[in-house]
Amino acid sequence: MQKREQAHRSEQEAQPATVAQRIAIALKRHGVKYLFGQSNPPGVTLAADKLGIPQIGYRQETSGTAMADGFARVSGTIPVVTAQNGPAASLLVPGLAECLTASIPIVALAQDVAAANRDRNAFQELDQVALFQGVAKWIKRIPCPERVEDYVDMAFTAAGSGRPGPAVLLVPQDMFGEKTDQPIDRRSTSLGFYPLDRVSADPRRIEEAARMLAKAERPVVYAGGGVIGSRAQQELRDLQETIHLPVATSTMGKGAVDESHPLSIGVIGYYMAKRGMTKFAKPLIQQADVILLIGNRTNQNGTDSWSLLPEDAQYIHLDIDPMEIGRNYEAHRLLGDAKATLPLLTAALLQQDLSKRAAARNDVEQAIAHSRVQHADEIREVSTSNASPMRPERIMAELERVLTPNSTIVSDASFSSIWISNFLHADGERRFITPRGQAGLGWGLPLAMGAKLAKPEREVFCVVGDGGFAHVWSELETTKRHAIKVIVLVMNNGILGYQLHAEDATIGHHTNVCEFHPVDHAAIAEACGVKGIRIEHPEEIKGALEQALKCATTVVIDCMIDPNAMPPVTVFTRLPSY
Ligand SMILES: Cc1ncc(C[n+]2csc(CCOP(=O)(O)OP(=O)(O)O)c2C)c(N)n1
Ligand SMILES: [Mg+2]
Repeated sequence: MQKREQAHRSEQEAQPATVAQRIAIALKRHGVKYLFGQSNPPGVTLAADKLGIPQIGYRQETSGTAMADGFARVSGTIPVVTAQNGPAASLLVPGLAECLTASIPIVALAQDVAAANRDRNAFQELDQVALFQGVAKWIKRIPCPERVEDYVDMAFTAAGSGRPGPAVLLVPQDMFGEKTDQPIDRRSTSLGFYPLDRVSADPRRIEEAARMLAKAERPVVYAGGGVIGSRAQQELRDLQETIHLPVATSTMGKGAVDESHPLSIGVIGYYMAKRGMTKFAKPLIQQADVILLIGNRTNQNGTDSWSLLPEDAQYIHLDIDPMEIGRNYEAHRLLGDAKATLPLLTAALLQQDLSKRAAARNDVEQAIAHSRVQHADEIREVSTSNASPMRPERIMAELERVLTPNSTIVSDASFSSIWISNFLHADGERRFITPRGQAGLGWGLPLAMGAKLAKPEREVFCVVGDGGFAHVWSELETTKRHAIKVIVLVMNNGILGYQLHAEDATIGHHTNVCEFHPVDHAAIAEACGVKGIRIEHPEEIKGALEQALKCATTVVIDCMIDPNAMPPVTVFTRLPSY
């Protein structure tokens, strides 16, 4: 009996691999660490598990995509999210939209109905090529078993090359079990990282840019998330220090430079009103005569609706996407990868006469230092406030004390992104992650989970609003099941804060759904098997954070905050209560 079983097994092993197995083998070759999935397609999931690629089982597809997104941002590798056809595949769309806008590479592997059942109302049939059209760089269906490796490799190439983004690979359901005799080692290259190709800008254009920056009176660098996507933080820091250039960042670029450096301005954009970290540094931006944009989309929030950056400045724009260069500000073009190009720009600048830059450094540092002192004075009342319900700025001040140079801080959209960007510092190697591609609610927790999986040795803090958190409570159970520890701070103001205050500021009223019935998030956490702590008074914040740091599981700290606390967004200055 035993002999017969053994013979049967070796016979099976000698057989050609199925499409499902071939996909799993190709994913292994690309260094994929996890599948973010919910079983489907089971053939691939089981084959991947056998090869040492475990599945992280999301509760909901959008969250699963956000987990993969967070994993990609921190790991520098291209993750895979899987889903069944129809409704499951549809729920990938929001997650891919964020990745498309924020330039995050990800491969979505979605099941498609069997080829023979296409266009006859098959179960959960949908035109999935059309479905993903607006949210992916590349969408293809594997046409036949012989082409599996070609298509998997194309998907990774599409995701990680040029401007990174999502690729969708569709596989007809009936194909997973099919076999071919083709050797599985036809392809051997690993493509599971980004940027796949590091191309540097035209040397003559780099030289011209160096001349412009050397001659400028008041140059400023404005770095976006592309610097972090390219992993060019050190190269930018070298440029900043060597060439004496002040650097501001967008929200997604926060952490590109060390904010404790005397030439770091901080985060600029649509939140430079009262208590904004860069409110007092505004003249440095508005009076700049040469602005170097790097990996920056010059989007609405980053430019305060295109009103912040001076019209009459000269722009130099370094980006991997040719269409971003000059989109909103006509610019001297540097098409290339930031990490590959910045050292060339620094070297070219060192060939120039840098006496202007060196002479200006002291004044620029003084201006930045003064702006920081003024900011500290302006926020003291709220950052030391003992009020209950609490001020979010006080919570950020307490959180700042437990952060290390290696902490990862993630937020949801809405006010949370603004609290962490303005009231925490990107010191050392701290990593800040915000869903600012689309600014969708509900990204915070799953993004944090992906970030934790990518670098488990780093403590991950996740700041979310109560509205956004409600989109994803279910994933608390996922953190328990897969032992993914994150520390969640819920800014519980009992309202859809941004929505309510923006409606009041722009139309003078708000609709009937902006206020919630009270929710006990600590109880929700406990119900899912993780730790829940509720705090109402500022003196409890420190103890709660200390307890959370010691805890082995995810911890939810439900922070009861003041619903009238508004971050420094320009539009809120219209409100009498601001
Ligand atoms: C998926 C999604 N739905 C709706 C919105 C619109 N929106 C932006 S902020 C906001 C309110 C968020 O409330 P909450 O998460 O509690 O954060 P708060 O502003 O109160 O801190 C809404 C509804 C959005 N950005 N994303
Ligand atoms: Mg809220």
